[in-house]
Amino acid sequence: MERKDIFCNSMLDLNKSDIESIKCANHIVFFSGAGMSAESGIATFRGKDGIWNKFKPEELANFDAFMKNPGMVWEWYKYRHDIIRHAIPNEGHLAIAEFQKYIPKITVITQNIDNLHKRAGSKNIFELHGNIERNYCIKCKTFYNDIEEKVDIPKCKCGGLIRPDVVWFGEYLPEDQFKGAEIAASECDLFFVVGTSAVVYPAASLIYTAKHNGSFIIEVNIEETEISFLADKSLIGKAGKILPEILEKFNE
Ligand code: BJW
Ligand code: ZN
Repeated sequence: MERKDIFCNSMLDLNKSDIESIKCANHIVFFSGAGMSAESGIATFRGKDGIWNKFKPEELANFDAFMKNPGMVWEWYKYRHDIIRHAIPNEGHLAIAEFQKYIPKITVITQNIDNLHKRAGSKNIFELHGNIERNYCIKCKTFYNDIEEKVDIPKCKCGGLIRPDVVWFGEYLPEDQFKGAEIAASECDLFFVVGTSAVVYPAASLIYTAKHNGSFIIEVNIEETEISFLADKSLIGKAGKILPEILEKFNE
């Protein structure tokens, strides 16, 4: 695809040949972050409405913090799980799932733990930072889908502490998920970067992998980010508005 370094205020600024290129793509990757779910009522991490204006990441999203104060970390995850459980996929998630009807291969690579891509109907998903709906015992590695909500610090039958199956700072990403995501990023012809500040690694490195592979990069975000400089197009606006606008062009 041809490279064009311009910022667009809306999807409508994509020109005819960009739209044709999107329609003709064989493999599109959607790489999503917390902004993807913001319109479903789930707070992002950074920025003015981010959770980390209220909570410090180093206090909550790492294993040492969990071992020091599992009750506090569990309180945070139960609070967020409750919001996520009641959230519904937004127009952006639904548009991504709808792309599956038009493009031979769609891959979703998400940093989100909220399961909303799956609930929207997307099939081929790599979850880089885990899933809040799974938990496991840190001692015997038994998995638990449900934990007793009323118990402050959930424990396994073996006596070990149960933790959410999410990736904290300093922890490795699930190898199979990252490997699959890397392959998709190195093979796709179009790579959408949606609603991420792109500051957390190694997830953000996938954008560079896609760029290196010659994919056309389209960013969708409400503001400029760390990776805007390498995007071929930066569409400034909400994911829940821009992605359905792109999809609408498929029916014209
Ligand atoms: C909208 C919108 C709308 C709003 N529409 N847009 C290389 C260099 C420097 C540091 C490192 C490095 N490699 C590794 C590191 C360390 C660290 C790291 O990256 N640190 C940086 C922050 C400095 N990485 C790690 O520790 C990772 N592990 C690792 O590297 O393992 C190897 C290793 C092992 C042992 C020793 C040493 C190395 C693990 C990272 C795990 C991240 N975990 C979290 C928590 C997950 C669980 C949970 O949810 O509780 O993942 S942190 C948090 O950040 C979460 C997110 O997935 C992740 C990314 O955030 P995201 O999604 O980008 O959200 P925001 O809030 O930042 O951005 C939202 C965006 O949306 C904004 O741009 C808005 O504008 C936009 N937006 N509304 C469109 N409607
Ligand atoms: Zn156990």
